Amino acid sequence: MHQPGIPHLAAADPQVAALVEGEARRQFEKIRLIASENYVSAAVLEATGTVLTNKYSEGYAGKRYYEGQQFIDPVETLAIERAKALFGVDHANVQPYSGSPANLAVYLALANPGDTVMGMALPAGGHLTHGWGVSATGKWFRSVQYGVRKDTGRVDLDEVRALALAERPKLIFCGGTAIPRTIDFAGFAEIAREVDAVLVADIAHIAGLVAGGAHPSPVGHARIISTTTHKTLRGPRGAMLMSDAEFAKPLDKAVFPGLQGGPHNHTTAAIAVALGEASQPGFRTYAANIVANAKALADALLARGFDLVSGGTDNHLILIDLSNKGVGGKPAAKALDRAGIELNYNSVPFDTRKPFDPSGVRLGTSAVTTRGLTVDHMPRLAEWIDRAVAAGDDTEIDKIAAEVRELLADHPMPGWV
Ligand code: DSN
Repeated sequence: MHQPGIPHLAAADPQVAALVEGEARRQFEKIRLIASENYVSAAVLEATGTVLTNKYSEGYAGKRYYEGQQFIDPVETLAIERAKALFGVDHANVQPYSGSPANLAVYLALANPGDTVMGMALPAGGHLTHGWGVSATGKWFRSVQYGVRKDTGRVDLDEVRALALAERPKLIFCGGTAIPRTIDFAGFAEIAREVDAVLVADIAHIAGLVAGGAHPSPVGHARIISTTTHKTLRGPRGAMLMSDAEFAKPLDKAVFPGLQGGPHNHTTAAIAVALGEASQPGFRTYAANIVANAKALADALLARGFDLVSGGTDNHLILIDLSNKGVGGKPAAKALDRAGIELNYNSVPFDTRKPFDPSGVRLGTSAVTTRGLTVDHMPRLAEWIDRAVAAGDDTEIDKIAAEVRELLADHPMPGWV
């Protein structure tokens, strides 16, 4: 049953309530390996379901366009102060609705349409909003893109430097959505300084690892840090922009009134709660466990002949190129989902297949770590993945799904009793 209970919803709209219950059960019964997802705590979940959703508060604390901010101002201030303390930054804006608007605000604050910007190409592991062609950021700016080396699957900073020197971008984005290796923030910062660009670190995937000391921090290297709050950080769906003092005003102006209207105050409260949780000593252990689980899973997959982009992982994320298994990423992901293992199909660098039918799958260990799975469980996960990818019929798939359910029955899920 969903926890907290949803009796009012069940009475008022049984159709929606049944779907919510179904999703809660699905999350309980699945090994959730989507690298950008997690389970929030019950406290974060409660905060998102509060009356704060009723309130408009365009502006910032002390300077709003609506009355009645006696409680909203302190909520937002609390979230900001917690973000500043946790990440060690001068400035935080907790209003962006999600990662893409947060990144758009960076462009609005610091660039003009047509300016040259640089980011990692989407198929190499970057994000749409780092200047990929189909995104507004690729259409409205002159975007140049770096990738990874074919032989290592890793970013080559010499290539990044050469491109930056040739193209002189105004902004350089580092970070992305499918990067299994440590991001060299200091190396990127040196290049940005050389070409007089502003380095933006998009740490959406690794924010929880940075907060928990399991990945180097971009602070002191990137002048602007963008992150979502719902991945390794374990907060609600939302985002934050952080920066040194110099960029505080332009970023704030770009978020509101530049791009957005009223902030989602229930989300802000939940971000504050999540940041409070991430400040606890136990979160460092959690972050270390996420990485330990990913490394153990990577080792177990390698032992089963899986081809991992870059040969392994330093963080929460694993990218498998399934070409050597003779199966595409999409059919594999669909078979795995039926087997109770949820992940997403994903392009791999230099993929010869189309993005909607790519060669790879992407995995992450944040959610399973939240469920209390440890390095000892990872060989079993690898075995299930191997069996499901190779499964010729539904009997084997159903067998795996039953084994998965049996394991997870002993691992509580926040949001479900
Ligand atoms: N959609 C997110 C991810 O899955 O990584 C990034 O925006």
